[in-house]
Amino acid sequence: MLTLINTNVTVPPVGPIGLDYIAGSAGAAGVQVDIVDLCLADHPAATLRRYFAAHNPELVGISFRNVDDCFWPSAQWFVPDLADTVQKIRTLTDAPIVVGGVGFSIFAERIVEYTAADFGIRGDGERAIVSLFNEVRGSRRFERVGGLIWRRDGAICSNEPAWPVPLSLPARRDAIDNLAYLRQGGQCGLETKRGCDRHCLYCADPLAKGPRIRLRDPSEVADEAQALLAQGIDVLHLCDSEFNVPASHAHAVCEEFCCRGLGRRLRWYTYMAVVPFDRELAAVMSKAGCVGIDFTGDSACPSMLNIYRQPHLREDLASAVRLCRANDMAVMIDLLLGGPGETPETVADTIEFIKRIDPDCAGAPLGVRIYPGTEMARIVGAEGPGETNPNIRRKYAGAVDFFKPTFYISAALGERPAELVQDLIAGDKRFFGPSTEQDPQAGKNGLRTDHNYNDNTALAESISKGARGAYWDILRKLGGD
Ligand code: B12
Repeated sequence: MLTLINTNVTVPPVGPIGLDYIAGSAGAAGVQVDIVDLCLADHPAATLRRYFAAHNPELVGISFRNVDDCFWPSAQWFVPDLADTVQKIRTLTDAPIVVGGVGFSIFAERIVEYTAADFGIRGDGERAIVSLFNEVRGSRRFERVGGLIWRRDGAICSNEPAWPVPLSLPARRDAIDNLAYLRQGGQCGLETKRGCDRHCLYCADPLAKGPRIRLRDPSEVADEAQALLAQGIDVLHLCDSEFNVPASHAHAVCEEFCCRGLGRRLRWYTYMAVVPFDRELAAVMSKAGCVGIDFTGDSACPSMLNIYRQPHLREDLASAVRLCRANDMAVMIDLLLGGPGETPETVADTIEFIKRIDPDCAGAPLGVRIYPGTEMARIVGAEGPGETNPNIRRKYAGAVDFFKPTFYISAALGERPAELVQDLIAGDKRFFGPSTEQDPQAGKNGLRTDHNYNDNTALAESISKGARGAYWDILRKLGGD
């Protein structure tokens, strides 16, 4: 038996859809699977104790979604909690422990070392977990398991992830309690593809999800949406990093939704790149049920867009807002302020431009999370020792270590960058402005400050009273008064 454990207890809760897919694929391969969802448990420690007192699995899989909250004012690091959980489980069972997940995949070896887990799986889990299960049971030839982190003679070994193509996922979605996540988390997730071939300066998605785009068959995606609908789930948030890359796939998925009449029964939200996006795509998305888009804007200043390696121009941001308005979709522009080269002038330019193009809302967080293996990390390396680099912000002592929450805020923004940005926003209610380091909770009281969804009680309360949808859409409707 394989036991899968969800450790993500962040509020509002987001369903562990990775575990739903993995359980589906393990079940289809004939493995008996149990899911222990600590997020939905009143007493996680007691739940684990009770579970292992009654069950004796051959392998325990732990899902680790968020390494940290990627949010400079709070900079919460979740790895020590994971290590505690691994140790606790060790006292309850002899079964080997494997960790996986998107956050895990960015720091796979470090996390296996830190937590002393037996194994880790970097990248897609569906086939790898079945393969590991068989090797644990059988010949123990661990070099055959795609993406596996394991130990040989005490040394950590790392197998290349398989990044399976074509991408086909179990569409039944019946292993986790998706309806509970709709009720407590406001929406449920669904993936239409994996991987990213873009080269945005800071992004770790190509590392965690693979450097090439792998598409699902649109009819499989629609089957899954229908399976969720049959469970009473009618509000979705796509889990693609950018739904419109490539645009042809986005079109095909929307056409399939339209053919099956899903646009009338489902409401969904998505992340999107600013380009490619045109009249035809906007129209078919709206018809297919899309009610809100969160664009990866990053900046509206040409020099910063260049530095972030974004292919869009500021005019494309204006066009994206117009297309959403014309097609009744709410629109959010997500900015990323403070990267290399940011100055008070570039921030002012961006904020002025966003005010002019008038999206429903704009996220204006400060601080770029630095991930190893990205171009961002290379730039920081070239700036000299991190410990004396004035652009580096962190809340831990000792040597700079990107494993821990480490951010870049251009020193040109001065000693009080959050105040600078707040002054430029000047009370404009459309912005989720940055909260300050001194008041990291400011984003959690329903005011239009940072849109941190980690432990966001205002948001969770609103959902418990019936609000549904993307968190930015719920928060903007809560208002800032
Ligand atoms: C969509 C999304 C959201 C949506 C979720 C909507 C929903 N209903 O699901 C919203 C907007 C709510 C959101 C919020 C947040 N998010 Co988010 N999100 C994503 C995104 C784009 C997709 C995540 C996803 O579901 N993928 C699809 C599933 C199927 O993939 P998966 O979980 O990785 O699972 C696969 C593998 O990892 C593996 N696997 C998973 N579990 C296990 C377990 C075992 C044992 C094994 C072997 C394998 C395995 O197999 C699975 C199937 O192949 C990712 C980036 C990305 N491209 O993945 C960021 C991402 C996960 N988010 C991130 C963050 C930081 C957050 C927030 C903390 C932000 C904040 N401060 O508010 C919150 C946290 C919310 C919460 N409660 O956890 C970061 C985490 C990075 C980090 N440093 O850890 C990511 C990676 C984005 C980024 N690059 O910064 N998010």
